[in-house]
Amino acid sequence: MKMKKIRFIEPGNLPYKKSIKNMFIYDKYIRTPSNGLLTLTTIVKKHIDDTLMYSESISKILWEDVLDSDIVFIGFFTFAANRGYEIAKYIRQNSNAIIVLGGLHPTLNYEEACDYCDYILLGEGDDSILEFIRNIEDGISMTTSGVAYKKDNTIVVTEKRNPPENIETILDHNLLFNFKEMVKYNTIWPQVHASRGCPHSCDYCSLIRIFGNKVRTRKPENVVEEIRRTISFYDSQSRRVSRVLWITDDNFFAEREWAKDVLNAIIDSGINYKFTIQARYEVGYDDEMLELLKKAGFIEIAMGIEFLEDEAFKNYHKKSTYNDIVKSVKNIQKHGLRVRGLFIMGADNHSKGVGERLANFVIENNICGVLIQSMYFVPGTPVYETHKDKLIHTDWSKCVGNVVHYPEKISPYDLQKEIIYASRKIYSIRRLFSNIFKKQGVDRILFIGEFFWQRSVRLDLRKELPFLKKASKESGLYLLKNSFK
Ligand code: B12
Repeated sequence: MKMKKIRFIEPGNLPYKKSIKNMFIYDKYIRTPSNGLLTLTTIVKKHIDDTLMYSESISKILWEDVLDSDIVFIGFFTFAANRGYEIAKYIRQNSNAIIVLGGLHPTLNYEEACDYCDYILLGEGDDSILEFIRNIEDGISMTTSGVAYKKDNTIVVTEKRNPPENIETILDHNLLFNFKEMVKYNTIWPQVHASRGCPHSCDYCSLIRIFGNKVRTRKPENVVEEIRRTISFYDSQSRRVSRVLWITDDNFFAEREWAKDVLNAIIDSGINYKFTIQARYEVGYDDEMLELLKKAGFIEIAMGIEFLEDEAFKNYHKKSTYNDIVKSVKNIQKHGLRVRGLFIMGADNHSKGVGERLANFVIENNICGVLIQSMYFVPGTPVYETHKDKLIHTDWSKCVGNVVHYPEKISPYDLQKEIIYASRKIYSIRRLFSNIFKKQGVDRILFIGEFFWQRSVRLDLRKELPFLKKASKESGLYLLKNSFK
């Protein structure tokens, strides 16, 4: 049977709600929609005209439009898994559509996800999705590689599939329902993903379990074209104040010559925009790269610092040291680029005072902003295998910064308080005023936005405290129980 109508859904762990607040600041109810799912929507649209995507990050789902689809594809990361399963259940009860789950969480947790859908399309869907649809149309048994499904109560997994080599699809932003209307809000950031994969294997990283260790890159001109179209889509809404595009690669600088080619291509294109990018500390030693970044319009590097202790780097197999990071931060700043810090709290060596140490480090080293993520363990990662008995629960919706495990040297409750403390100290009223008076332009605007965003993050973290207090009391029992093993 020919497939005529396809819908894609990105579930939101907190679906979008209109509010005055989230028009201006990066609030919990509004998030940038998934580029990954939009990539697949763009690919399918070229073959099946009636194809559209919904993202609960930016709009409600029009159910009357979704329920008569032939196939509904739902994609999510861990933090949105509960909502993803809820949506899948709702569709199953109210529609005859074939339900397919995909993305990082269903891929790494296909045994869990199998209960909610007809199929899971494992890994990256770029070159499997059309083959999969054709396979469904043919109506014979599932022969597409990289698929998991339940048959007679057993899970069937078809042959393993290699990640796609061609990742050059340029997004059609118009295929996402309500996107054009929503990009006028400064809380949604233009993003481009230029490469996939990372040669490193940090124990807690779930990404290399899906993208792999081999780095795959897009042609520089293809990246530039995507940047150009993304900017033009976002800036078609004149109310935007923030004009910064985020290159979301996990390790953009892993292929050094390619990274230089992309930066040169941006410079040659004449695109006049501001950019931010994620990176490991090594880029801070590369003066030539830092010069190119500056020239291409980059204003900031979001560095995966993760920890401040060499013991933690060693424990989780991240090749890095405290001194490496400090030296790198200083050199990046010397080149006139800001450094943002991405941190993990709740490593086995972390104890009381970890929040204060982090805040002091950020302030002393002039780190311009932070994302603090409490450690969590996703099935499929080495750290899950070694630490799964330390998870307090598997309520995935709480994996948005909350403490979700029993750390070795501090109670879950105290760790959550350390995270709140660090955020409060970094984003204090005193520092807000000092930023308003002493900083200018982007520095000032971003700090004000983040000040309010972090307030809303802390509000959520505080709501979790009573639960963690209870869990911490029980953790006395937990430790005792484990010491007898
Ligand atoms: C951009 C980004 C964001 C954006 C938007 C995310 C979004 N809507 O996609 C923002 C800033 C909002 C964000 C926020 C957060 N993020 Co974030 N983010 C990213 C980042 C850097 C890039 C995402 C991306 O574009 N990937 C590239 C595309 C090509 O990959 P993809 O989305 O996985 O899609 C491909 C495949 O997975 C597959 N696929 C995807 N969906 C589907 C569906 C079907 C049906 C099929 C068949 C296939 C399929 O095909 C796609 C194309 O190949 C990732 C890191 C990463 N590399 O993914 C972290 C990442 C997703 N974020 C993460 C986290 C933890 C968060 C936060 C919780 C952080 C925090 N403490 O606040 C918040 C949560 C937000 C919320 N809703 O509450 C983690 C999630 C880990 C996990 N196990 O799920 C990641 C992986 C970072 C990391 N290093 O661990 N994030």
